[in-house]
Amino acid sequence: MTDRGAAARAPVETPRVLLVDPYLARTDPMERKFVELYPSLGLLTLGAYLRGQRIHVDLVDLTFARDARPAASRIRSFRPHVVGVHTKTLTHDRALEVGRIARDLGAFAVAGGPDAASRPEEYLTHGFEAVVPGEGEATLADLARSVAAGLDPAGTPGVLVHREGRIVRGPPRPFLRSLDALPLPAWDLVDMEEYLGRWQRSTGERRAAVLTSRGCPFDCSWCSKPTFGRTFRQQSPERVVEELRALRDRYRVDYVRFCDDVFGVSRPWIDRLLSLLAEERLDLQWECLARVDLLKPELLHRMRATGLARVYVGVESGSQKMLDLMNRGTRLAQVERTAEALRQEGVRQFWFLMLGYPGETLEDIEATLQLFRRFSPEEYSVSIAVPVPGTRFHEAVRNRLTGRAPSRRGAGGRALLYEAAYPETLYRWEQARFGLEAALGRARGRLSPRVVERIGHVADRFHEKVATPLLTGKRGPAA
Ligand code: B12
Ligand code: SF4
Repeated sequence: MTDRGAAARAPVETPRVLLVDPYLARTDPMERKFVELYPSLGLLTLGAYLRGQRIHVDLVDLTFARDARPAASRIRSFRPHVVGVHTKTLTHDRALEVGRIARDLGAFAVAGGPDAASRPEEYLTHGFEAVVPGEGEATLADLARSVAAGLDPAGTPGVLVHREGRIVRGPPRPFLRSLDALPLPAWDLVDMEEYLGRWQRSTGERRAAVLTSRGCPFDCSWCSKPTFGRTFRQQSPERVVEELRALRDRYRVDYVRFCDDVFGVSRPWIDRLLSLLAEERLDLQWECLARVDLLKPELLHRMRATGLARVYVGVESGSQKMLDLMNRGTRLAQVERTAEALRQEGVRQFWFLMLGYPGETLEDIEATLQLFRRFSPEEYSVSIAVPVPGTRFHEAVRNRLTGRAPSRRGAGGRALLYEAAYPETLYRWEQARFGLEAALGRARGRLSPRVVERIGHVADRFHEKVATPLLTGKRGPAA
């Protein structure tokens, strides 16, 4: 085992774990526009689980901090055996910084979460002594106990370490059998009032995030699912309602974001949840991310009746060819049916759209824009496809990666990270066209339809005659 300083060498009865969320909102250029602030549910559940295992836990959430200094001072005062850092591509640099600080202060640094799971070597060669690429609860508890007891954690199920220049993998750790057995998230480990107060000031609602499932059974080619893969487990609807009630009673939460990869995968499950929500009268509004093939109009109607206010819809493309290439498993007719049903029900729709996926031509982009024009969703995000390591998309463009770091701008889908059919400027221009289209959609009630149509027409002509030839160099698609 490596030398980790006095705190770790002395045999101790109770292991101490400091969890760190290295996301720092004020240094994130996307924060204001794209990122909604919620504490990491992964860390809050880890914290609650470790407590249940009689492990001392604390958490440093850098979200509202100026820099990583709070992590250093907490390591000094708490003297943890293990510093556990949550990682995402977006927070890669800061996660490495926290790992270095932990190590310099004699603690054992372990990384978990999607980025470390996708590229463990990166973390193991930059100061982290271990990576937990999968579900973290039971693994971190075991790891903390062995580190606190001065044992070598190499070989612990679910743990990766670096030994003699290569990764040593512990045997796989089976997933937790029942999500209902997990304790409620340890909300007290973060400053919930800061999160809720910000929401209240900006929307008038006290918003919190809830997760009812882990994993996703679908298989979209660009989707990174390093932690749970294609597995899928759900909490019981009763357990979900218990969590909602706790949030309402303890924190006066009145708006919930269900953060599941896909909400309502199982129809009997969602039927039961909706019945419970109707019976319990929790007086909550809520939102979720759903697939168009699952959102049947009659289901939407019931969801609306129990407080559904907004749905994030993975529309992705207005071209069936592209949906098929992405292995999305959805039909354009389903997109249209769902968009129409949401409009009828008065539920806000947030569309996710993607440009630049291999095989996409200018005609496909145009089809997406036309779909967008027809339905004018209230909100949207149109990103340039990001090849995340570990995905089939990444595999397919491996030889065409530009080598630009995927953090920050790239993670927000505004940079082209591989040599696609067209140059980045074309995609940025197309993104601007969606911006104009959204503005025209908003202007429809205020300006005369003729004026709106005229502006759209002039913009289309400019796109066709000036922008496209200029930005493509009249090149045809290469992929
Ligand atoms: C909810 C969610 C959000 C929410 C809340 C984020 C938050 N504060 O946690 C919102 C909508 C705000 C959001 C925003 C973004 N998200 Co997001 N989000 C998710 C989602 C759907 C669920 C996260 C979650 O709670 N999972 C459930 C918990 C239980 O799992 P977990 O966090 O992975 O934690 C477990 C293990 O990973 C492990 N673990 C985690 N940390 C640690 C640490 C240690 C030490 C150990 C031992 C173990 C461990 O143990 C945990 C419990 O088992 C995931 C997809 C997914 N299924 O994970 C995407 C995901 C995490 N998001 C992603 C992205 C890209 C983003 C954005 C950058 C999007 C954008 N363009 O703005 C932003 C970044 C925001 C930020 N602050 O970092 C990607 C990350 C990809 C990557 N490689 O980094 C994911 C994986 C989606 C995807 N498939 O692409 N997101
Ligand atoms: S994009 Fe959504 S539906 Fe597709 S595999 Fe990923 S999580 Fe599942």
